[in-house]
Amino acid sequence: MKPLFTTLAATAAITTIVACSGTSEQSLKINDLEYFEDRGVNVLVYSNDYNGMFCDEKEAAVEIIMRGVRIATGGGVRLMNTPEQWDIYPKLIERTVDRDNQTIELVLDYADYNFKPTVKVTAKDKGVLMTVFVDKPVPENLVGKAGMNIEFFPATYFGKTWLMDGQPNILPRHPASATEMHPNSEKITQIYGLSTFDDRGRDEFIVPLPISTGHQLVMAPEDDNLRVSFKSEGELMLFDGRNLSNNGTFVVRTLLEGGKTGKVAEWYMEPAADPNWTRKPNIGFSQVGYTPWQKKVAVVELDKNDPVAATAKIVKVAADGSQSVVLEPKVEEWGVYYNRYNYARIDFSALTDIGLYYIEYKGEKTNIFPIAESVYADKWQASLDVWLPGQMDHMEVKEAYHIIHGRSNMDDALQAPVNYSQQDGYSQGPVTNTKYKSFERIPNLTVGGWYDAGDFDIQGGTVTGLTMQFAHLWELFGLKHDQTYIDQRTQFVGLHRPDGVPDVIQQVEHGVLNVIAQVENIGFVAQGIVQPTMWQYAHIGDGATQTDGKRYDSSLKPYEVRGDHSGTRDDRLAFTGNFSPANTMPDIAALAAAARVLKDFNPEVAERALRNAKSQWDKYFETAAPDHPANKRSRNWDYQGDLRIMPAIELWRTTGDKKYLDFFRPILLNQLSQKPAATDRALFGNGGAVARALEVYPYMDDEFKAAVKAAIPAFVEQAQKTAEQTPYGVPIFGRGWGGTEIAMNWAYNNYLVWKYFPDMIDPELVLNGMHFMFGRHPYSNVSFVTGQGVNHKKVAYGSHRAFYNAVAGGIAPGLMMFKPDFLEHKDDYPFLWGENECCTRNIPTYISFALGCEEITQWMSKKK
Ligand SMILES: [Ca+2]
Ligand SMILES: [Ca+2]
Repeated sequence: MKPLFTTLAATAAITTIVACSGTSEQSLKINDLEYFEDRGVNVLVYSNDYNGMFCDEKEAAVEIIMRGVRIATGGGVRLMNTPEQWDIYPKLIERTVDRDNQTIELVLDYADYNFKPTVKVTAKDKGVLMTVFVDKPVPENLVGKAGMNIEFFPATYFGKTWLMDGQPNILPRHPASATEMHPNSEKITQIYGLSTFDDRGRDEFIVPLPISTGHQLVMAPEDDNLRVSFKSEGELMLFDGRNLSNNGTFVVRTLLEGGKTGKVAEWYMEPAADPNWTRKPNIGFSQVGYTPWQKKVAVVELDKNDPVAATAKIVKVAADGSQSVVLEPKVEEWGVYYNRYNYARIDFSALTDIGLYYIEYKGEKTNIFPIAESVYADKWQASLDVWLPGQMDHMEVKEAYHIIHGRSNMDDALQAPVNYSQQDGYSQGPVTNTKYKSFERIPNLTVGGWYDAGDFDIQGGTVTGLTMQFAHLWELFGLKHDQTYIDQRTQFVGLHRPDGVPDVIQQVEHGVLNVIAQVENIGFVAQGIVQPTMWQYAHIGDGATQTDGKRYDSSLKPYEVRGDHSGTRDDRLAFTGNFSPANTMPDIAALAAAARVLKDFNPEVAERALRNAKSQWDKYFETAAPDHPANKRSRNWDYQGDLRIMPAIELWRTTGDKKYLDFFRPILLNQLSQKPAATDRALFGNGGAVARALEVYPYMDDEFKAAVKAAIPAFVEQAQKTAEQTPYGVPIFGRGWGGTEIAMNWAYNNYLVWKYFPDMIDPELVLNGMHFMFGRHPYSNVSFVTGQGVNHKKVAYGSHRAFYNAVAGGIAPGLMMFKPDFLEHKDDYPFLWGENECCTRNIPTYISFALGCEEITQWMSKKK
């Protein structure tokens, strides 16, 4: 089945052609998808708006896509020279598309300042006029602050130049231009009243100064694919925002004229079009290569102006460097997906000879890739040996000579205060749910746990989830791999240094030590243990320097130190507001699973874990029922049903006590026997009944196994349908956050089906997920797993992102879906978290998934 988008897109294409053949002098035309389009140039006018929660993610307002790359963002009225992510932005009140006048008009609102400017973007000549109008003069306190801005992604322009009024300059790779300090009384308050700046008590803030001023600006005049020109009567200023925030941009800005109504700023902006431009085909394939007997299907993403070729070539590269065409497979058109591009598939499965190859399509050659017996065997290692240790909290982590980070958050933690909310969605609510008062120290929390992602907080769900999943990984795959030295006594981790204990076991221990500490000292696992200030949340670098490591003492002044105490309140806060009995169920599952696998390695910790698991179960079993009134605030999503199933499974497996089995078995059996709806998350989803039943399958009785088997055909039918929805054979999501994780979880569940019912599912439904992660996806063919494959990601949103870097073994979220038709994965600008922030929670599934793919492909080889 083809997606609905196909018809819409076809209509858009026809309309555009008709419009272009008219006599109008304007080159940019508003298309049916409601943005300005010319060959190789799109100007989007608030097709995407700001996200309320994470503010300015550099993914909204007036934006320019040139030659298929989003080069500029954030166009509109802003109140500072170089807006930071957490600076306030206007609310979009109204957006009107006027085709007759080729204008898109916006009404924006800064409600706190009683300021409601109108922005008009109108096609003119080869570009657009971008104009700000006001009904009332710009408010007094915003004169000199309110301006028309647009922001260019710096990495796109590294090595390029600009001309201002004919004067040439080189765009800087590193920020090193002037700023000045202003008193805080002049500052436009950031969102939630917070501050990204640690002013060391000086009550001041940084104002970046322009690197260039004038009336005619050309960005990258030398590059047809990047050239954008501006003309303005008002003064044009160019800024380097990276002086203020590492994720800053090159900002073009003109201040709005004060003391008048009507037009207060106007640019003529011209992104260079190219009447002959056709996007080069993006040939997606697995960057780690293929095993001889699996399917090999490349997916080509094509410009709609680019007719599909009849055949492609597969070229073998021999030891002496000679190249020969070994196969000329047919190219089969799939159709349009997500409005913008056409897709085609190249099946070269017939090729089974071991060797090195590349794909050639219409003269476009890919990078090289192997066909070999065992391409998945080691692809998980960097995730376990390098990336995950780098996320271990409360530890010093060292790789060879390099300290990845020091012992972090040794001042953990304070009780989050009541009736308090802060960035990243944390909110305490009216009670603490613990024995602690607001800001009181919670003892004994400086052990175990992982940073959740690119920031340095501990999220409850990640700690409990990882602990349990690593226990499962140990049991399912028996991964005895040992390349990491982990010493909990001195809180030290050494990479590439075996210590005689399997690393998976040590990660289970590292997780459960934190779970135990939270359960014993807080009473349950907190929603998050989180940095208290915005300037800490924005911290990049060594996690050990995010706080001062000294316990907060309110009798001292800020920055005053006495012994291991300080007067700087930078200690993390334990958010305990979302407590409910049902929310403690994942804690219990983690404790029980860890107790089972740690028994032989650390009996003392195993015993403590089990003791806590049993007592929490007894304490909360009754009130954790889904319909109990105590659970009205829980994360007890409908489709997951009764959250007690998961801990009951783990407790039963650990203790053998039948009371746990008698609890979960009938519930799961009942769920499995339900007639499935067409898209039934409760049954088929990740964490749904089938996935849950497959996890426990090998340990169950024959009647239960038969019930699982009976549910499989409908599950497989559902998976098959999902695979057919996109040209890539996997589900693709990406609103606000890329969907690599969703594709991976989907494929991993397919693996569990294959593992127990190999005759009932096509194993390619598993491998499709890995192809997607390793490069067979839209936008580019880079591997989303850092360090894996020939062409793999170069940047990620991790603690090293200030240096435009990546640590090996992380799983990037991948593709963002911008409205109305644009899929994106930037790999030169690490700061888009929805595309580039590798999350800790994905590591055990990814390792399991890679081991599963190795198992499947070895089985395929044996069958041949
Ligand atoms: Ca080890
Ligand atoms: Ca501190």
